Amino acid sequence: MSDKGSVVIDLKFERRDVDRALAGALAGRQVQHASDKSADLSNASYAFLWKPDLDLFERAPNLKVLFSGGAGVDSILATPGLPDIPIVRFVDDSLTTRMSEWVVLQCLSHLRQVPAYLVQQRSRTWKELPQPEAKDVTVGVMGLGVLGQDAARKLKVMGFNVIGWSRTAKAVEGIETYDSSGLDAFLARTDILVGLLPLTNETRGIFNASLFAKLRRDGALGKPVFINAGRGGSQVEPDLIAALENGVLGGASLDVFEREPLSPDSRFWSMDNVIVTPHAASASDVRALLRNAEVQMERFERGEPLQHVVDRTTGY
Ligand code: NDP
Ligand code: OXD
Repeated sequence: MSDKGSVVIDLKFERRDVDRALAGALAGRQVQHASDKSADLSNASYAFLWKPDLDLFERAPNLKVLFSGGAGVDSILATPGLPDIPIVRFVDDSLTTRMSEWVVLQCLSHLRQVPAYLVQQRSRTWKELPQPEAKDVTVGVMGLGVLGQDAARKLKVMGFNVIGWSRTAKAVEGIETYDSSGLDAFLARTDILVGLLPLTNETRGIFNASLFAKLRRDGALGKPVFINAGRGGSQVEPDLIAALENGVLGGASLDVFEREPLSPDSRFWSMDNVIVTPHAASASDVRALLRNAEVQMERFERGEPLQHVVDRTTGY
């Protein structure tokens, strides 16, 4: 029998995608699926989780390390009965690159008036709209972690003026940064606000009426724009809808929502100045997820420190 720790998978991805990714991965390890309710998970050392089953930790009481199926771990940290063992979050170029693509796409869409032109297209209206240059528009990125820093750099390449905000001070070349004490000064300069924050006690509801009112109002875009791909729990949706309706905000791009899937009754679907995507800004690639975790399992079994471990005090 292999002395490599065995694995249980509790990922809410399509089973066939997981099975395809498993071909050739986790060699020499027993792999079980939590969805197989008759499986004996008592020897499992590692679990891959994304919104875990409530009985997982009872069925697998000997886990040593948990691997998050995504970069965000709010749903794992909120799971009752969570054992006090390391949680490794997902960090991979495939995830980072896709997120930056989405962020750049949304910023350019609002800069180049895509929502307004789509409305005009539907009414067969030929009318040129004002066109500021990217260099005259400041994008403020809230959250300068793995995703925020990459997005900030790529926005810079597109010509935007980019600033960033994070809990602790960060140095990112070519980008002016603010720590948590500089929030108001950061907001006062921001024309397009990009949210790439984890959901924690501190960030829950941070995108609210008071914050939207502090964004720059005399910039090249006229009205500020809000873009969020962090977590929906960070946005106060009634405040956001009011800000979009009363002109405090000129537009929004939203990938995440307080409740997902977004209700068919939500106002967001029908707002002409809002772009909605279904929590798809950057989906985890299962193969990359397994490959990354395998590296960490080997480190762990050699007695080396794990990487990308969640800090339970800060909650991310
Ligand atoms: P990181 O942990 O690398 O970065 C988090 C950033 O947020 C850090 O800069 C951190 O500050 C900052 N931050 C956290 N709390 C606060 C606070 N209270 N005040 C100010 N700044 C704060 O995370 P990632 O960049 O990898 O991912 C960010 C989030 O993106 C994930 O948690 C997840 O929710 C979301 N996500 C969404 C996806 C989607 O498809 N929509 C896909 C992947 C991720 P500091 O640097 O000081 O620690
Ligand atoms: C993640 C996500 O956190 O997909 O990775 O939301």
